[in-house]
Amino acid sequence: MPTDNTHHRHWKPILLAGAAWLLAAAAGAQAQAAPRSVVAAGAAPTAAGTPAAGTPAAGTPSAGTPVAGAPAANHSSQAGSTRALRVSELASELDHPWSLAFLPGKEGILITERPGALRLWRPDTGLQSPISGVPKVYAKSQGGLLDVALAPDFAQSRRVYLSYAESGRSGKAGTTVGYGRLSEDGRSLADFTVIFRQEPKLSTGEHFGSRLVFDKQGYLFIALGENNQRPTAQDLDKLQGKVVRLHADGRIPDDNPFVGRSGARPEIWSYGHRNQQGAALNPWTGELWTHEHGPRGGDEVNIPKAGRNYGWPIATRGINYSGFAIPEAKGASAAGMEDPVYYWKVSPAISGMAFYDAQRFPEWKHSLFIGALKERALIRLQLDGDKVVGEERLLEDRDQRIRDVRVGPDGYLYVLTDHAKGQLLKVGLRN
Ligand SMILES: [Ca+2]
Repeated sequence: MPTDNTHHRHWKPILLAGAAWLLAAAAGAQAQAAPRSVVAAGAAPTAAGTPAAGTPAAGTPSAGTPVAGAPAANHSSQAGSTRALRVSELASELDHPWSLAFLPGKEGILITERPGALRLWRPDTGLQSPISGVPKVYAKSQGGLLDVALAPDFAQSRRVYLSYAESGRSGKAGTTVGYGRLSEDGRSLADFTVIFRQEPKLSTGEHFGSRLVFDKQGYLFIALGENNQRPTAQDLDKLQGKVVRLHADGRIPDDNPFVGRSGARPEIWSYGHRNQQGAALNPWTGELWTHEHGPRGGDEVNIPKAGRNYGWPIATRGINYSGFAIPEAKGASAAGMEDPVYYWKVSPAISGMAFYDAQRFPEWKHSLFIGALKERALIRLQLDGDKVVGEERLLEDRDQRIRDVRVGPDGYLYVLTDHAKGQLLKVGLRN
């Protein structure tokens, strides 16, 4: 099965080169101790002469300034998480599950599987057979059926949005988004309608992103990858390496930042992104947060703002998998480009993100949960406003690639593991 083989091949070089990389990383960042002891590096100091946008306030942890006790914080239950975890395996036969969405009431949970199936899981009946009416996907390497999100008016419209890799005439692929109407019995998706296509199609299997987020005004944000074509992230006439903002029906909002600018796509909200596989609406500010994979090193969390440039591949804290510098890179920061709000010097390979604003586990209040594929753990970032002030690793003992994490209506975490027999886990704290 090419999907698996290619997938593993993608990561193997990192593992083989791991020892050398760690030495280099340790030399470059005092805060770095071991691959699984990634310290709260925080927003890095801005290069001299660079505009101060995104510059951390004094006292913010920065690269080379270890947070007191930080290495231990990644493994121990600190910052309030003193209770042990309670983990239930709700499903264990999912084929590389990628994303999930909670249906209202007792309807269950929609789950995408990367090879192309949309499944419904219900507490009473378990996993149902695949839902019909899902578009054909380009299921190769990182491509396939990706994110799933419900329309804000789902209760009336029954609209379910999907993002997926779609093949073009050239044989190359790009990310596509559309919606269909879910039947009352949850067995079929009708009248699937495409509202967005990443153009031109450039991917041969890598960096599709993607995540779908509706904000409180009903705008749809699509967080995309650059198809592993680095320079495109800076090209405003392409939709690679962008966050895009649309009306729910696909129309382009009049107040998008590049509307009316010649040579620029009006769908674009922000640019200079690499491969975004996490996005969520901050429930306390209403702002979109995204995260993206760095190359080797430099996974980062951003708060994409209208018209801003997030740097890739000009500004990055990572290097190529080969060990060589990114050809276009000018440094960790660059003039006119936004620094991330947080980054990892050694990449956990992050996917999926969820803010915790439920009441059930007060210890987790104001946390941001993020899945880690390579590090095989669930990352909990403790937030103070928009700043990351602590970092903890959960579920490390399970040794599973974590693809997605969401907060359920019951206040538990729901986690998907990226394996051929992938799991849906329900995670809480013990009483
Ligand atoms: Ca960046």
